[in-house]
Order: sequence, then structure tokens, then C-alpha cells
Amino acid sequence: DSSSAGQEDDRERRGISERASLDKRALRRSFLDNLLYVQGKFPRLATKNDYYLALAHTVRDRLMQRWISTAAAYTTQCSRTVCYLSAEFLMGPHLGNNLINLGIYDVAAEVVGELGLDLEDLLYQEEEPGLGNGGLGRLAACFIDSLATLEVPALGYGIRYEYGIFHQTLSDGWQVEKTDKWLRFGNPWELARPEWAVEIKFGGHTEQYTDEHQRLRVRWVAARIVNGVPYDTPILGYHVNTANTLRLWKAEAPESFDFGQFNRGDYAGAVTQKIVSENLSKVLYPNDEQEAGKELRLQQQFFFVSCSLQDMLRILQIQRIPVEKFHEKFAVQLNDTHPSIGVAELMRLLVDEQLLAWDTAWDITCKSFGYTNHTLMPEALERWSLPLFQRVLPRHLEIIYEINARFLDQVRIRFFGDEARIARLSLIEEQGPRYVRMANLACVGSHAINGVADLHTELLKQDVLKDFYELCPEKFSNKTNGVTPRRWIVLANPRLTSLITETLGDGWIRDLDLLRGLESHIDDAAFVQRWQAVKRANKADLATHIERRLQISIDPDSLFDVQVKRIHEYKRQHLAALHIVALYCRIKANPNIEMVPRTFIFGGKAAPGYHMAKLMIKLITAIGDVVNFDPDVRGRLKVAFLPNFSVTNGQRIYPAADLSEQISTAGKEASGTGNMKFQMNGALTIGTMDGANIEIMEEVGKENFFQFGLLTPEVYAWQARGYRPQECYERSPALREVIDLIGSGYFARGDSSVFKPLIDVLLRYDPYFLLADFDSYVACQDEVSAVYKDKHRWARMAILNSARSGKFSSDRTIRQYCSEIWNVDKVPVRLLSQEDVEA
Ligand code: GL2
Repeated sequence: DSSSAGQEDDRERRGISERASLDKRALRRSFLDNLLYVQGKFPRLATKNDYYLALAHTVRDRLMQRWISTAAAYTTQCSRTVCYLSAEFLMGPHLGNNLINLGIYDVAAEVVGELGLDLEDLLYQEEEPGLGNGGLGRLAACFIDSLATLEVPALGYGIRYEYGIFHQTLSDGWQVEKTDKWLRFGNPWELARPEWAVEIKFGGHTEQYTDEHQRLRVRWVAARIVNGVPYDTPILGYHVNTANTLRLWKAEAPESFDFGQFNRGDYAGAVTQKIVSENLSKVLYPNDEQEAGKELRLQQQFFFVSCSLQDMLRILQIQRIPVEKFHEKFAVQLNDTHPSIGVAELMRLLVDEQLLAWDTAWDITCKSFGYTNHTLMPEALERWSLPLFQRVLPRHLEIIYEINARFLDQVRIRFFGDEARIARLSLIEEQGPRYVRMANLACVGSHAINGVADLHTELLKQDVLKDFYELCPEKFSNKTNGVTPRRWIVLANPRLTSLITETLGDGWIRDLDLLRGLESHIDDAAFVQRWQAVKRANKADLATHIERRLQISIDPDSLFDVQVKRIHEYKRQHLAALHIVALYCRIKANPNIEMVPRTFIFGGKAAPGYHMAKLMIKLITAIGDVVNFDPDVRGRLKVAFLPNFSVTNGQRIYPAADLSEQISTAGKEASGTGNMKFQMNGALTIGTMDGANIEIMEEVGKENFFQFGLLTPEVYAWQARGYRPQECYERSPALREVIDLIGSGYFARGDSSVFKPLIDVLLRYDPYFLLADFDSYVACQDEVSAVYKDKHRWARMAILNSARSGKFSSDRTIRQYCSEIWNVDKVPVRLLSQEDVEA
């Protein structure tokens, strides 16, 4: 009956609080012990970083049992495993996320609070591992979070870059890059596993020989060998025992000295070899969607892919699984073409080293790999010049020729006489200088090919990968991206998390579709008011942060209009800049004009060699330097460029946004994932019909989304017709005024040369259709301002945006990959006791 159920509840609750206090005492003990025994400090001498490390070790200790239990479960059950191969993992700081996933965030806050410390302060001590450029690397991080939370056996494989993405500072409004020394103070989250190091070959030549069965075989005689040493980081799921592994490879020289050289007296020459080897995992290439064709980059790709495939073969051996069953044990996903050399390397390992027949090996290879394409931008399609490729990977070139010959034989039969098609499908580009085409290799060697949003997948099929689609339509599918709500809501936005959990319970954290439950509270005035209070408090926090960083005052009641992402012409940060100038012109023409006060917040890095992107940053900061201090503006416009956008900074920014800028030219942004982080945190989107924006609008409804701009087919039509941006300029007086003001040097102390390259490109070519979309964008922004004046209406729209963001949880994405591409099931992990472990 109900009264005994009540008592039960009560006992249960008391039980929990007793356990919590026990946990709390144990946590405090272990925290202070780690300060003493790991950091070697007593409290009076300890720095904030000592306290951070002590807490990190305390959490790590609690992860270990789960990690060991997970490894034991997978090993004994020989579970089918996802291997996610990615040149980038943009993880963000681990401590806060691990506290949340372990369910001890609040207890930890109390423990450190009682010692006079602030948990958030300690969390900010962690140098984030910035081992990625942007969306693609962050997606890999969200995916391994979801895999662990869904209890799916998975390994993330990548490179342990010693220097991650550069640290961005601004000097006179221009980007300046500083090296990212993230390992400087040590990394408590990784364990080196030198016992599992592997050897990686480079260069040299190949030789034919006959084996003992008189079969003709090939051996690769390398010029150089580098050791790959794995560093493992546990990836804990949310409130589960599963702790999967992120395995990142560090390059080391096989011998620290070349003793031959050393003995001859060439000390420097002996050490050189070591330096050359270790250069391999030294630095992340900071180009986002820009292929540079650098030899070291190809070496990095081959290095981590060969390490990882050899590691998989080692795992097969431990579990006594025959190599012929490689594809039954592993589903290997290629995160873009960066790891696509894996197709040729697995063939080499199976044919040359495991001595399998070519056809058997090819069957295993195709069944193992899946390929995700992440971009339509032609400049991102990886190609390697043939001489370079031959120099670094001579055996792989032979293998690629063989794959190509067999592949094109089939194509010739299917498409009799269609030589143009054969040339397009070939793994080798033959017109002009010859190249190896990595996307073609990935397509041929994979059983599944996917895009990352509906529109993107359609465009792949119609355009970039059209020939492959016509050849094998059954390989293609869409997997719309998602992001993890654990980091992007629970960790980043504790106020919103409390409000939602008090309203709906906490089930939404594992099942984001439950956020739909918020819709029924939309007419509850008290709820709406609390919602507004949460956003207001988050905005006040960010305002304080900006004021401290940039010494400009920010009004938390102004509309926070935010664009954070890599700086790229196709993402059109300069379109947002034109809009700011348009508003500024209105004020200058009529200083008393009524205007909704806005704070424009920008963040993002430009590739160091991408001059136009760097000029876009300068344009934004230069506009800010005028607008922020012009007395006529009276604080109605503020422009803040927050330097060094990163996961850490994103966590402060998304929760404080009112308006999410997703304004790429239609047909250019494969998906976008920042758009989803904003939506979850209750920002409204102003966006083009590009990437996943389209699906966001489908979910929230047209009436809760600010859409503008050309559609993809319109962009194509304008292109075909011959687009003349000059005509847009002449037709629109507002646009003309803006362009002329920037062109005059008004934002550059009268120096008209500074922004000339940018203005010239817009007026002559405008490859991303800014001028074509300008009027539509400004009109849409006026609509945004009008709606914002009605605070209640805005809040309702924001609530509906969050409530309808369930689709964009990476849990949904990963479930689809698991069932439609990888064919893997979850393997729940039983926590082993101390005795189990020792037995
Ligand atoms: C990207 C796309 O540009 C972006 O739209 C997408 O969301 C992510 C993840 O799929 O991938 N492709 C790419 O090369 N980078 C991306 O961010 N760097």
C-alpha cells in the first residue's frame, strides 16, 4: 500500500544520502591523499593546479575499476567493436565531464568547497586537449561519448599530437598564433602502454620473392622505421559502468641514439634521427577543410592508421580470433578521407604479412570499412601527388594500382565504352600531374558511405560522389550529425539542467526526445519566468567574462547575437559584419532611431595561411573598435570578438546566446553542429537552408526559426547564369552604403587599402553570394529584432527550440550508425569487485 511504499521511498532516500556522505568522506580523503602523495604538496603550498591535479587523480582512481571491468567484459565476450579512426578528437576538458558521468559532480563541489576552493575554478585549470580543428574533430568526441553511454564496445583511434590547435590571441585586431603546449603540466587522464608499441615503416622499395609454396609475394623494404606508442584515455559513459578507450599514438624513434653514428663522433647526426621520427606526432595541421598536400601530413595519416590496424590484429590474436574474421570482430569507420589509406594498409597487412589471398583480403577489407564524408568543398578533397605518395608508401601505391585495375575492369563492363566515367572513377587522377584520390579509395574500399545531414547526402549523390552513387546506390545513406547533451547541456548549462530536471525528471539526459515534455509547460507563467531567469543569469555571466577579457561593457539585457565557428568565407562571418555596419549607418543617419540593443559576439580561428579569413577577423574587430566607442551609438550596438574559441569557451558561450547565426551559403556547410548546441540551450536560429539547419527548422517549425537567403538550387542557377555581384550592389542602397563605408577606410583610420582585398572579391566575384543574400538577411534580422521586443513570445519560441532538439543528440546518430552501418549491439558491463579483478 501507499504508506509502506512511502516508507520504502524514505528508506531508499536515506540509504542514498548515507551512501552519498560515505562517498563524500571517501572523496575528501582521497583528494587530500592525492594532493600529498601524487602532487607532493601540503595545502598551504599547493597551487590551484595542484588541487586540480589532486581532484583529477581522485576521479581517475574511480574510473579505473570501470575501465578494467569494461576491458574484461569485452575480452571474455569477444564483443564486436567499433573502431573510430579519426585524425582529430577535439575532446575538451575531461574533469567536469567525468564528474558528471560518474554522478559525483555535486559531491565534489561540496568537498572542495569545504576546503575553501571553488570547483569551477579548479575545472578551468585543465588545459583542454585541442586535438582537432572544429566540427569534424568535435563530432568524433561527441560520438565516443555516446558510444560509451549506449554501452557499445568502441575504440577511438587517433594521434597524440604534442601541440594541438594553436592558441589564438589578437594584436591590434589581427589574429596571432601561439603554440598549444597542452602537455606542459602533465596529463592525468592518459596511461602510456609502451608494451603495445608497434613498428611503422616508411619509404624504401619493394621486392618480389617466392615463398615456400612457390607463390610469388612482395615484401616492403623500408628506408625508415618509427615506433608508435599508444596512450590510452578512458571514455566513461553517463551513469553506466562502460568505460571505453581513446587510443592515441605517439611517434618515437626505435633507438634514442644511432650508436653507429655516435661512435663515429657524429653526435648531432645520431640525435637527428630521433628528432625526425618524433616530428610525426608533433603538431596538428591547423587547416580546416583545406587540403595542403604536405608530405608530413601523409606520414601522420599512415602512421596512426597503420598503428591502429596492427593493434586490431593484436587484439584478434589475444582473443584467438582467426584473421579471416577481422570484419566480424571490427567495424572500422573512416572519419573523412584522412584515415582512408587504411584501405590499402589493411590489404597490405592481410596479403603481404598474413599471407591471405587477394580476394579473401579484399572481401574482409570492404566488409570492415565504412566512410563518412564531411564536406562538399572541393578544396578539401584530399589528393596526393604520385611522386610524393610513391616516395612515402611505395608498396601502397602498388596495392592501389591493383585495386584500381580490378575495380575499373568491373566499371568497364557495367558502363561499356564510357571512358569519361572511368576517368572520373579512377583512383588515380591522370589529366595533368598525376594524383592519388583518397575519396575514391575510401568509396571503393568501404561497404557504406554516408553524409552528415539530409541535404549533404543528397548533394553527395547528385554531385561530388555521383559516379559512385550510380555504381553502388546501396552503399549510400544519411546519418545526420548530433552532439552530446552531457557536455553541451548538463556540463555547460547547470542552471538550465536544474530547471529541466525539476520539471521533467532526469531521464532526458539519456533520452533527449523527452525534452518534448517541456512543450506542455509553455503556458505555465512561472515556468516561462524561470526559463527567462536562467538565460538572463547565463548572459550576465558571459557579460562579466567579456568585460574582463576585452574591457568593454556589455548590457546583459541586449540581444546576444552569436556566431562562433571556424572563420571561413563560406560560413560568411563577413555577412554578419555587413549587417552590423548597416545598423551603424542607420544610427549615424538618425541618432534617435529606435533600435533593439544588440551584442554581437564572434569567436573562431582562421587557418594561419588563410589570408582572407584573417582579414575577416580584422574587419570584425575594426568595426567593433568604432562602434563600441562612438557616442552616437549609445550602447545600442556592441561587438565582441572573443579570442581563442575552443570547447572550454564554447561551454560559456552557447548557454548565453539568444540568437544563433548559421548563415553559410546554401549547399556549402555539410551539417554544422554548433547550430545544434545553440538550439538545445534555447537560442533561436537565423539561418540559411543549409546543412542541418534545414532539419532544425523541420523540427522546431518555420514559425520558430528565422530563415533567409537563396536556396541551394537558386545558388546553382545564379552560378549557371553568371552571377554579377556588382548588380546587387547597384540595386541596394543599404548595401552600397555599407560597402562604400568599409571601402573608404572608415574602419581603418582612413586607410582604404586594409579591406580592399575583401571588398574587391565581393564586388568582382563574391563566390559565396553575400551580396545576393544581403537584403534578405537584413530584412530577416529586422524581424528578429521585432520579435525580441516581445520578451514573452521570444521565451516561448526558445523553449520550443530546446523542447524539439531531441533529434540532435549524438545518441540518436550513434544508434543509427550502430544498426544501419556497424551492426553492433550494446554489451552492458558488470562492475568487477576488487577480488574479481585480482583473481
Ligand atoms: C565538417 C563540416 O564542415 C561541418 O559542416 C560538419 O558539421 C562537420 C562534422 O560532420 O564536418 N567537415 C570538415 O572538414 N570540417 C567540419 O567541421 N572541418
